[in-house]
Amino acid sequence: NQKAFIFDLDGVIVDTAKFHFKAWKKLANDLGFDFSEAQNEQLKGVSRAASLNKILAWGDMELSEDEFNKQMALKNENYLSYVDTMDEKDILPGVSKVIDYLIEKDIPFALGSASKNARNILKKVNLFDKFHAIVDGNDVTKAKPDPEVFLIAAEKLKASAGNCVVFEDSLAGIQAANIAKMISIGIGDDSILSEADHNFKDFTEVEISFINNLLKE
Ligand code: B16
Ligand code: MG
Repeated sequence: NQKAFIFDLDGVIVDTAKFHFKAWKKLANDLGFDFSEAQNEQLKGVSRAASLNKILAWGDMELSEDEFNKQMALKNENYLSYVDTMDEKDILPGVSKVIDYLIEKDIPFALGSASKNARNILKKVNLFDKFHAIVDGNDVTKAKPDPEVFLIAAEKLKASAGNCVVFEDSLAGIQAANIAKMISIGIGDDSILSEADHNFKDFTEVEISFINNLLKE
C-alpha cells in the first residue's frame, strides 16, 4: 500500500491568492467596478477563464471574446509581475518539513494545480526539481471539482487513487479528491473544508507523526 502525495499549489505551498486578488482587482477597477476580499474567496482553485466570468458577473458586465482574452492576458501579465518577486521564502511555513520528509522516505509526490503558471512558480521557489510529477492547468480539460487533475497525477505517480493523499485549500479541490476516492486533507478553514477526511488550519499543524500514520494505513 505504497502511499503517494499530491499537493495543490496556491493556498497550500504558496500564497499566490494575494497576487491573484491584486491583479483581478486592478482589472475590475480598470473596467469601472470593484469586488471584495470575501468574493475573492470564490476564485480559489477556479481556472483563469472561469474566474474572469465570475468577476464580470459581479460587475454586471459582458465582454466580446477578443476583449475577454485581452483582459485575461493583461491580468496574467500583471499577476506574473508579482510572481517574479517570489523566492524560497514564499514557501508557506511547515511545507518544506513535510516535503523533505517525503524525500527522505522516498515517497513519491506530485503537484495538482489549476494554475497555468504552476511550473514557473515552482521554479521561483526552488521546488520544481523535487516533484516527481507536475499536473497543472495546461494538462487538464476539466476543472476541480472534476477529479481529472488528481487522477492524472496518480497515474504519473503510478499510484492507485485509494493510496493518494491530497492536500487542498479549496472546497472544489477537496470535492475533486473525494470523488477520486483519495484521502483528502483540508488546509485552511475547516468550516469551509468540512468535507475533507482530515483538517488542518495550515501546514505548521501537519506533524510528521500524522504523515507516518497515513503511511501505515
Ligand atoms: P492561473 P491552485 C489556482 O491555483 C488558484 O487558486 C486560482 O485562484 C487561479 O485562478 C487558478 O489557479 C488559475 O491560475 O491564472 O495561474 O492559470 O489553487 O489550483 O493551485
Ligand atoms: Mg489552492
